[in-house]
Amino acid sequence: MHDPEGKRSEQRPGRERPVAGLTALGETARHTLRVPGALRRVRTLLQLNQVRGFDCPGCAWPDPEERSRAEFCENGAKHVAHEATPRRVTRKFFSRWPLSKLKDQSDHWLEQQGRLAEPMLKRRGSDRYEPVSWEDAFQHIAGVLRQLDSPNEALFYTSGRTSNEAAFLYQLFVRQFGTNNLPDCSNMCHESTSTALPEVVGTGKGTVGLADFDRADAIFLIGQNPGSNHPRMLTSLQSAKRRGCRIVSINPLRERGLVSFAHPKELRGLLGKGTLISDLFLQLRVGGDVAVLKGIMKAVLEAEERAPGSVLDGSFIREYTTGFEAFRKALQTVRWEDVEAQSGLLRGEMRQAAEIYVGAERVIACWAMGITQHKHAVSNVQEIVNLMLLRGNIGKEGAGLCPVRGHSNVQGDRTMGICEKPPSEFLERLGKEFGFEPPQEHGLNTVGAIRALAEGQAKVFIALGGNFVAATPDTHYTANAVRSCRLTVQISTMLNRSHVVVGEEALILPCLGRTERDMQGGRPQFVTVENSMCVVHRSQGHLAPASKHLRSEPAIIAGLAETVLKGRTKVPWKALARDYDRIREHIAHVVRGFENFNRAVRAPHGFVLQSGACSRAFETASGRAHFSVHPLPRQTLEPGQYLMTTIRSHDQFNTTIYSFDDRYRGVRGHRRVVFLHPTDMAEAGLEENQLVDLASHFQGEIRTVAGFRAIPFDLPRRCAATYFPEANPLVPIGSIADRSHTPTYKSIVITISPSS
Ligand SMILES: Nc1nc2c(c(=O)[nH]1)N[C@H]1C(S)=C(S)[C@@H](COP(=O)(O)OP(=O)(O)OC[C@H]3O[C@@H](n4cnc5c(=O)[nH]c(N)nc54)[C@H](O)[C@@H]3O)O[C@H]1N2
Ligand SMILES: Nc1nc2c(c(=O)[nH]1)N[C@H]1C(S)=C(S)[C@@H](COP(=O)(O)OP(=O)(O)OC[C@H]3O[C@@H](n4cnc5c(=O)[nH]c(N)nc54)[C@H](O)[C@@H]3O)O[C@H]1N2
Ligand SMILES: [Mo]
Repeated sequence: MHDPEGKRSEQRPGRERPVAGLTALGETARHTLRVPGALRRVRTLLQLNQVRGFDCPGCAWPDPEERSRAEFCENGAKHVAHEATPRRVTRKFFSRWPLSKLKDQSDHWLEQQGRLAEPMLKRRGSDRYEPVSWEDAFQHIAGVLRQLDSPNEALFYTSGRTSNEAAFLYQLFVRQFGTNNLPDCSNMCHESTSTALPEVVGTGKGTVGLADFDRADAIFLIGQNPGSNHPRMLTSLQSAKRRGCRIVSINPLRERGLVSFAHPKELRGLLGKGTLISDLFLQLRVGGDVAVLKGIMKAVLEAEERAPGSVLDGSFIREYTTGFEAFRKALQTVRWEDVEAQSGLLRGEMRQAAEIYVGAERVIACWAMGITQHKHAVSNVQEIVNLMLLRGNIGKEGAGLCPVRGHSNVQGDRTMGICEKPPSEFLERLGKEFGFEPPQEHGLNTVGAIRALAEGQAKVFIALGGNFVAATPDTHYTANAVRSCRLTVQISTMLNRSHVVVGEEALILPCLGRTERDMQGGRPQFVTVENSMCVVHRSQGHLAPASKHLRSEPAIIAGLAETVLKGRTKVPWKALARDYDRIREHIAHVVRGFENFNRAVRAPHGFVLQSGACSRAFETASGRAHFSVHPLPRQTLEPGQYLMTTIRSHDQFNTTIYSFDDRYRGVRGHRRVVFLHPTDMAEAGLEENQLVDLASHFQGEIRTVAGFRAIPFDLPRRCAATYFPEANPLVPIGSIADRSHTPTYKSIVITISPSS
């Protein structure tokens, strides 16, 4: 896929500035003020994450109860400014830009064209989108859906910005239509967490709240880059650090935000003086997490052997867990030599981590994509749980599991039933509430959906948000699969690759964003979201909608459902879309924990969904938490091969690219780069900034991308890092995590050759 970029690349390895200091504040101002419509944006920012305002459309990190007037980070400001842009993609735009021309524009260019302003239809054989009325658009979709041989030939994707209310209506529509084909961005994100946790602790969600960060004695940050992706988390880490909490980072890249942080609102921060964040940095090899965790746990068990009864939490293990003996025996057979070889670390380093772990009364373990996007991702997560169980670090104050979610409502969407494998209990309650028989057969996840399209088993693709074509693995394979569709439909705010790589027919249904006023039935409505720590709260935008043609997500789904299900549904779709309280009443009857939804969510800070694990009432088969045993993965590389991980830059939100810079990693003007160890570069005869081609190797298949710049970087030998989504053509569709089926975006075997 074509993606032209700027011409300069500047490496700034020299002076290390702490993350989020003066530059960050200046950057916020720059992003907000440099374009027309600045005032609209500043007014908007002041409502960001306020009790009566809207939820940040960025990450899912929670808001503190005590909020300052400006409760947002530099990156939150960028996401908001992007949505509140004064630019518009209108019918005039599409008359000037046929698809054959749009496809040569970069992802960055597409997103910068502004907000989608009216519904558009591309007909069969045409190279152009033309305006269409909402009613005709719905009729068109209904017509195509009715011709399918089975409801399972349609796919209904969701991205994680969708509100609870929209998500609930969407899954209801899809299930009344007759399928569980609800792939979502979670399938590419924390699915490994959602697969791993229920088995061993009885919930798929985290067990900590923000207040626990004020009590923890140690925090482990595993495979996560908060400086760029969850910047508000750094405030929690900084204050924990100042009270003496110890922080261990486990990451192949020495990320600046994990090293040092300066609060933009503090004088020290403004002067560029940062707090040192990590007490210990374990710079493991890409994919070496199971090994590192085993190493740390071996060291913990050794300490217990030296001083029996003083290291492990024996009473917790006896009372609340099963499987400890089998776990201990298995771990004893794992050899330190293998742990060192697979992790790329020395046993002394892992012993140091164990010392910090054992020296802390209360420990929180945080993790994100560095853990979940590997072949062994489910093992990764369950090994984290093993470590935490050893000293009873689940279900007590100041301690627990903290999977750090991505999209701002990705967790809520799952709670609302966006899931291709819904629990039968959920389906039963849904069927009872609305008087129908929901389909029981499991649906397709994201990778399954792509394969079904490629093999002609699915023919219609509808997306509630997101950028499926760019975010998914194996870009060329996926693009061809999508092109083979009879109809693709995107319900979106901004133009992206998925509006350009489309089926025979394609529709764009433009919707309101988080920042905008949502008037229904003559009254302003609010929606709700659930953050990474299970807090459900309201979100309400106040800006005038970007165009008079926009509809809210619930209104679009209701309109679509009514047309498609005509005569087959008893749900009063239009009435629900006129009053979101009525949607919430149904949610209260169907979703556990939402019993008094309408009242509870009107409390200033919303309400918390507590799982049993938070109080050690583990809802597993045995009623206990489970120690689990996992083999040590063995990654072998042939000469000339590297293990590549894909990462986000500081200046992007997933497939939305804000600029070609990555300030904290010292890259300017380029995204087609490959980070390599300087010695590896020297041995391969590569110069800094030299253009190279990359080839991935998987089960005899080879995929290539061309014209990446080699950049020397502080990462372990034989590891490589590239940006998402530029490197996605290298990720094989068949390379997925065991059991969770998450694409292995963070471990791809590649070779590198100079570009010819
Ligand atoms: N500004 C901004 N915020 C975002 C996003 C964004 O794109 N931009 N995206 C949102 C979404 S959807 C998500 S899921 C989150 C993602 O948030 P993160 O998970 O922090 O994002 P990534 O950049 O994918 O990678 C995380 C880290 O994993 C490390 N890593 C890579 N491979 C390995 C490995 O093998 N082991 C270990 N231990 N670490 C490894 C990388 O060096 C990197 O520091 O952020 C959310 N917030
Ligand atoms: N190589 C590699 N690939 C990855 C990853 C990786 O780490 N490495 N990470 C994966 C992860 S964690 C994730 S979550 C996925 C992300 O995959 P997606 O969620 O599918 O992608 P996004 O880029 O977040 O989607 C951006 C688009 O969403 C639309 N949008 C924005 N706001 C709204 C809204 O309020 N409503 C609606 N309806 N639409 C809106 C806009 O049109 C925008 O262009 O990518 C995955 N892909
Ligand atoms: Mo994500």
